[in-house]
Amino acid sequence: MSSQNRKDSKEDDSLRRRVNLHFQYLYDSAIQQGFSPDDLSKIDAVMELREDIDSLEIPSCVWKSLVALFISFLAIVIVYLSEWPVKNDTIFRLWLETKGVEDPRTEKCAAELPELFQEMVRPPPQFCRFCQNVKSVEKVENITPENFEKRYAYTGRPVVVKDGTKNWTASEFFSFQFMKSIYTKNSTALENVEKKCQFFAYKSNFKSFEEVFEMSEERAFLKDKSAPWYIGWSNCDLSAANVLRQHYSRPYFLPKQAESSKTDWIFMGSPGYGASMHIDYVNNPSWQAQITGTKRWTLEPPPECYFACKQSFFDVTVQPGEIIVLDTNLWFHATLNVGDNISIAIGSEFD
Ligand SMILES: O=C(O)CCC(=O)C(=O)O
Ligand SMILES: [Fe+2]
Repeated sequence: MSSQNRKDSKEDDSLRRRVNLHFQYLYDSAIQQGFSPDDLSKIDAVMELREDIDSLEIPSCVWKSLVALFISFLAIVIVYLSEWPVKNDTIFRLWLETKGVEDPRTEKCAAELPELFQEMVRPPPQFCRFCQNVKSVEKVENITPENFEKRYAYTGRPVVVKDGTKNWTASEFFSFQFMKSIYTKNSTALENVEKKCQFFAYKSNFKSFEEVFEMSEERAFLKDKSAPWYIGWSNCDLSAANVLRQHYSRPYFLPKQAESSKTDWIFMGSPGYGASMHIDYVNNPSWQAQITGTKRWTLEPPPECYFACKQSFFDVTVQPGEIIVLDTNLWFHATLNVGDNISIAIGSEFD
């Protein structure tokens, strides 16, 4: 089409639009004056103009953009489904690498999506059976791995094992000072947590893991009540893990074949603080041992299971020495440190 023709056709379009606007105005006025649409449809000129309005085209640039958008969408779907020319996990891995995540399997929250979006894409639990007969979080003691496996390990039923940390020496050693002595300034352990592991400052105002160990003793030991703090970190540094593991081991009740993840998580902080209600996107259920202090957990089944479950929320207080076992992918959970002492807890996933 020559540029003169294109200009003419644009002018025609704009003229038709103006004529049609006038027509619509006259048509509406006639209806207001008491003519019915039936009366007006008997007039040939009205019908001709009506058809003209109906055929008013969408401008061609809108069509072109829509087609381009559709083709791009189709191309993305085809690449995703056929995994050609790149595999989906390569794309995912490259994306995570830009976020500094080397091994997504050890990350609790490797891919942080906005909460609403996470909730929208969260796969629903396949069965709501896991909460059907749960009336409270049971506390058990001296349980064999076989019984633990049958009742709790993979059923999604939460449980607290009262003597879970028996024979551990962690409660005698773990303290803020002890952690500070492992993650000293300029140590590789500290550097690795900053660079490779994950660190959550929750509502405390720490900008880095290093800052935690720079806080004043008053604040650290809860003498300064005005600045409570709570943090969590994944213990992916091997040297630090080896020091910590001298004081705890794989919980005695886990099924024989179950393996704990190589990465443990440590949560430490003052009463009055905890994690707000959330659900995790990890591969397996977890255990968490309460080493010092006391922590209250609030559990909620996901909304799609509200009708199948006996109750809409459960509270359980985990005392020092106890281990809570929870599938954090199935249960929404929030925590709150209660009592007077610093809470230190250590946990891991198991499969
Ligand atoms: O211990 C906490 O405060 C939070 C733990 C948690 O959210 C988890 O282990 O998934
Ligand atoms: Fe969690």
